[in-house]
Amino acid sequence: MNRNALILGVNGQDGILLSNILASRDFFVFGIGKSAKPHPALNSTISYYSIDIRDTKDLLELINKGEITYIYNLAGISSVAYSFKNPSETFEVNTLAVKRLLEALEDKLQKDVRFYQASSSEMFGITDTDTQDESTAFNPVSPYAESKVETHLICREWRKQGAFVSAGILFNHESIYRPESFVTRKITSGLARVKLGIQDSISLGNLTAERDWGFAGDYVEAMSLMIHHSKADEFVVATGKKHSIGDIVEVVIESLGITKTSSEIVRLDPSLMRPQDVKCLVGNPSKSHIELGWSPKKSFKDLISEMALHDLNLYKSK
Ligand code: GDR
Repeated sequence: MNRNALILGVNGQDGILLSNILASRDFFVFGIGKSAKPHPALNSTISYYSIDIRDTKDLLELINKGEITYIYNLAGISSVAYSFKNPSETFEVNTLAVKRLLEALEDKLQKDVRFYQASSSEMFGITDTDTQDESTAFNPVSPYAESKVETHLICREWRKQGAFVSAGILFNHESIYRPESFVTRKITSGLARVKLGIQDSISLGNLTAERDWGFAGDYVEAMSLMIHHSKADEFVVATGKKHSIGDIVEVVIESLGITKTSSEIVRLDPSLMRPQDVKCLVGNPSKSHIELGWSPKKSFKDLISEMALHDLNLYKSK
């Protein structure tokens, strides 16, 4: 097998981190994104193409021409909040486009092409289980989660028919490349601006939602282990630890040396609440640990603290 890898959605947080790791390990990395130009943080050796994931014909042409062996599908709509406002688009991009691509790749997936699908912990939705693993039932409560469940099931079908199609059920994973529309970066960047006196406070939907937050750099390693594993399968990728949004705020206050308390600098804005939200999700990553030899390296505190200090420097230099 050659070392040609294609990353769909290369301009996103995971695409940037994965492509740079693969490039440093002597893979020939092809990346597609929606914008005309690659993200400035991408390694200069990466061949970038501006293609919409819905353009199956153009994708197939690139896969054939580039003699691609490994395809990572990290493209699509990743914001749960956005999906409530744009449900049909979410289904078209996150599900139908992937379904069409897998059909177009049918012969190759039975022979020498391996496919990784970015599935999500949001698929578990509102659940009464304390932790979630590969056998936990799905109960999606957003258009985003519904689209991810459907694609996950499509991937399962392909796998049953002998195709190398793996899926990573990734819990929340963050880094300095996270856009501010997600809660971790919203807090780290907003409180960095509070620290510098640029603004007085930040607005959040709530402080009580609990998630299993890990470092995206650790999680893209799991994706690579999955695609190189002896067999296609599905794996939960998580830390197994739970934190609330309030915990993120506290770590940032401490890391930046902010002298005010959370209640003085955080405003609760009900308009930021979702029509339905998942209160708590915590993954059980035992299968990834045992079968892939994967475990997360960066702690929650280090992750949030590094993001906050990065944002402080960013706004200092602006
Ligand atoms: P999520 O990430 O929806 O879990 O999806 P996000 O950071 O947006 O929300 C996490 C939790 O925080 C609550 N919340 C707020 N969220 C945002 N964005 N802004 C706010 O002001 C706010 N206040 C409270 C949310 O309601 C939610 O409970 C991420 C994405 O990366 C998905 O693509 C991925 O599949 C999952 O993580 C795992």
